[in-house]
Amino acid sequence: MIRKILIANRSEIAIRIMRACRELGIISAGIYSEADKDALFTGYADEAYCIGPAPASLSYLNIDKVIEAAQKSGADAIHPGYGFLAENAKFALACEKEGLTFIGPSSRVLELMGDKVAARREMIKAGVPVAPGSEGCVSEFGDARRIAAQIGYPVIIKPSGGGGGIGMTVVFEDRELEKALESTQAIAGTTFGLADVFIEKYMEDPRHVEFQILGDSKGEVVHLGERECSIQRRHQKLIEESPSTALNEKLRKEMGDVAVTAAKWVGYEGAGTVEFLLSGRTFYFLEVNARVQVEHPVTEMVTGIDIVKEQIRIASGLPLKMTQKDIRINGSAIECRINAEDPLNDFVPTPGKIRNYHCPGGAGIRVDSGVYTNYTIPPYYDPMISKLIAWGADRSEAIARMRRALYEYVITGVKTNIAFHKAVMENQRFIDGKLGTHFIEHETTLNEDMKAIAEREKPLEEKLYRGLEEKKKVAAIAAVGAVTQMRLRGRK
Ligand code: MV4
Repeated sequence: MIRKILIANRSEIAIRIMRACRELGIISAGIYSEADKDALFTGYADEAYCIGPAPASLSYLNIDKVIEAAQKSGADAIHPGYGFLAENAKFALACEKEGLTFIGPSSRVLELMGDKVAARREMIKAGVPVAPGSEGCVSEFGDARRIAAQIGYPVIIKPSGGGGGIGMTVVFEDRELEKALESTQAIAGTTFGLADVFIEKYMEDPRHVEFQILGDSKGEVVHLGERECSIQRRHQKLIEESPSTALNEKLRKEMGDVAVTAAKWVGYEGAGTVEFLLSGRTFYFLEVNARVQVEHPVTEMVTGIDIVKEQIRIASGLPLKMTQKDIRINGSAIECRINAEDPLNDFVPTPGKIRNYHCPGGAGIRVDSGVYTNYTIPPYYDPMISKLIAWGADRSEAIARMRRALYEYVITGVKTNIAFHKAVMENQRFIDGKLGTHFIEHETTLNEDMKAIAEREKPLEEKLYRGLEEKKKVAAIAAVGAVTQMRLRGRK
């Protein structure tokens, strides 16, 4: 059994993993960069090791330093969280070599899933539906042209070494193809160190639906239902939910079975996500995310399964506790990513010092947060402050709770995207579950809606602030939330 785990990550996900360790009676060892000396996760760890300066390349991404910290701490295992080294096959291999249990799939599976052309080829062999497109990598313009003509425009050119949508090019007509191929190859080369690209038929405004899977060392695989992640901007997801409004029981079973087939085919061990594009009832495999994801809590809320604990159990060699028939989707959950960014200024990051910090709570609310009052968000990393998750017996209750919680949330000192989330929770298309990957672009009123929300709060804030000392303002702001909510009553 695992006695001590090194958590090779930072912020909210580091805390999420440390909490699981604490519940399991496992000692947590943290690593932190010089910039994270005062971070919440650094203090939360049972012990913590500084591994280098702020830039990730010199600390969180430095394989030698991470392994060295693990050895120094006497950890048996390493949990990589998401991002950084989470899907790095070399890192998993280094762990395997040093006798450290890497909490995730084998380096072989990471290698395969990191190569999108190879993954696509394997999925075709497994009988998993992929979008019409090239069989393997396309290097010559002549081949690209033939494939594009065959599948029809628009097409999308994707880097084989990429993932998450970075460096993809959509091509609408034949005369754009040659340039697009060259530039995508060039960008792929510089970004991923591999110029290989492949081509697929481009789907217009599909939904992004992904299935959570768990696989154990005995080859058993289950899925925990889906997450709808269509509300994203420049490949950064902002809102995720489970279940998706687009799936009925039949389609859920069909897609879930495909996700399990995909995972079994490659011998997937650990927690993972199988991503699909969905348009109508047509779905295509996109990629496998071989890690715990940011949005895993929505699945935890609707299944009651602690995904991080399952990761640790699986890495310990224990079999899955459940079979597919034990898994039930109960109610509905939504997650809003709370970022230090300005939604009214092209979502630019707004790191800095948090003055007041008050988390929402109450029925059905979960907050996975990485900050505290007077904490300074460093500029070097992802600007995510926390994840706000709401559960309800049905989707409308989840939305009502999310809305209520967003108005309770007090963060002053830095700009956040809370107003954006409030605007979405009041957006009719969102409420109707009419989602697609271009939701934010299409909903052109969101900017005005955010401004209107701020205007609505302003006079109330001023009235409530008058004569209040700084430390009492938190209560006042939370009260503003309550009043604003009352004003929303009766509105459609
Ligand atoms: C696509 C697609 C349409 N058709 N593939 C983005 C995330 C990554 N995992 C795959 N992505 C996409 N793949 C086909 N065949 C649309 C997206 C996509 C997208 C692509 C380019 C620019 C912005 C995008 C936003 C959402 C989804």
